[in-house]
Amino acid sequence: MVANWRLKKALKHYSNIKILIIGLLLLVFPMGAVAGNITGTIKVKGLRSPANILVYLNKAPAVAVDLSSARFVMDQRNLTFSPHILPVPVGATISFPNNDKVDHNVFSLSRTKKFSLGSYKPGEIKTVRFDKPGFVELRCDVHAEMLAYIMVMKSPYFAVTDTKGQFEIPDLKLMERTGLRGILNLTAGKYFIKTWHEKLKTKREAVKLSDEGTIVIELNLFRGTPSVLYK
Ligand SMILES: [Cu+2]
Repeated sequence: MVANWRLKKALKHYSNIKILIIGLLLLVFPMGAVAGNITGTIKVKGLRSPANILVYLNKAPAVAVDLSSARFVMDQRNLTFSPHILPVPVGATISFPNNDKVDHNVFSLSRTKKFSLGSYKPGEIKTVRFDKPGFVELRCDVHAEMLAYIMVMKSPYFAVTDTKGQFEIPDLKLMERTGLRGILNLTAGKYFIKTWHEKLKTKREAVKLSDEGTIVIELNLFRGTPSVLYK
């Protein structure tokens, strides 16, 4: 009887260890998890919404980006540019459809890309290629209140926060939406996160990505003047 009880106990003990080992393995190698990305949330003080904040890796690894099927759009609708901030990899072409009932005249005086599309009609689409990294302030000659930003990025490791202030680098949703291809997950190492928003002080933060994969960070931003995109 005693021996039988001991055997049962030993077997139970063994199965507990087995569960423990499987649990540990799942912890180290989570099934289905994609290794190598940085996700997080941005909280802002003195601003209504944590949306539309550019988050990017400064001095990011160089990757060959396939722009052949990528489509980027800066829409003009209800006398507003949409999106408010549009980051694109260097070399990208952006189309500017006029989806309003009035003419627009989109232009930029920025050093990164100086251009004027001239006055164009509802339903018309103009395109511009952005071949130099940097910041582009977008205006309309007809409507002084129209303002948007195009950020021409050296690397595709960037994201824009959603209405909850959340972001993901690399941004899989952006890749799917725009048809951008060839962006790989990040390898283990140290990265420098930077932010840009026209009303928020730029934040820099070192992030260490280990072999285990995803790292979740939280950033607190305050009102102020942003610094330049690239030094
Ligand atoms: Cu306009």
